Amino acid sequence: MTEALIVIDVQNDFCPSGALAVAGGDEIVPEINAMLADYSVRVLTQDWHPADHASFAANHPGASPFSMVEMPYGPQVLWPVHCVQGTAGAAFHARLNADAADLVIRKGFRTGIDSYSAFFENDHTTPTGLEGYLRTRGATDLTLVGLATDFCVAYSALDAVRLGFDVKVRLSACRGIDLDGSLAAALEQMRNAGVKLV
Ligand code: VGL
Ligand code: ZN
Repeated sequence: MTEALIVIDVQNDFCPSGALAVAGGDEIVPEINAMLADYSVRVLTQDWHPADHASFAANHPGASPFSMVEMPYGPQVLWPVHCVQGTAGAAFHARLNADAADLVIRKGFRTGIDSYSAFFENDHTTPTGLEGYLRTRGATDLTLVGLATDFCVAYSALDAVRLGFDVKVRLSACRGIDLDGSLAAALEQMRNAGVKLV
């Protein structure tokens, strides 16, 4: 059995004073740093959008942040501009021990499609390549931590169980956005799918 730690989107824009701040987003950094030492495979993900990304409300004239829009691949939340490639907001939190990572995987870099999951973009078919990396490293058991519990962590965990990995989400090292009850819904979906919430 080989265990991998997948650290989802611990970036400045998801931390307090960031463009899409998650309450307490920075509080999880010490626990994640401590966990990194305990896994043989260590992956960080990075939300990495071009400035003209279709998930930004600013790129939809008249639309407000946190409203919904219909995309060719289904409903999509329109977000404030965040994690633009190369900006300080897209950088990892300064105290996250990013040097400990074996792999950094970027997602959401295609203009027309968002990517919450570390495994597939929001069309649920375009792969990021993470599955192949984990399988060739021999990883069978995944622990997910990071931001945000109800979006990128949950989508990643749900894809990971579908792919046949044993999946745990360590909730003490996650924080959620909670948009219209999205946190409770995501926890319920993960539980029903067989994700172990620990
Ligand atoms: C995320 C919204 C938009 C996340 C990323 O990391 O959960 N949420 N982009
Ligand atoms: Zn994003």
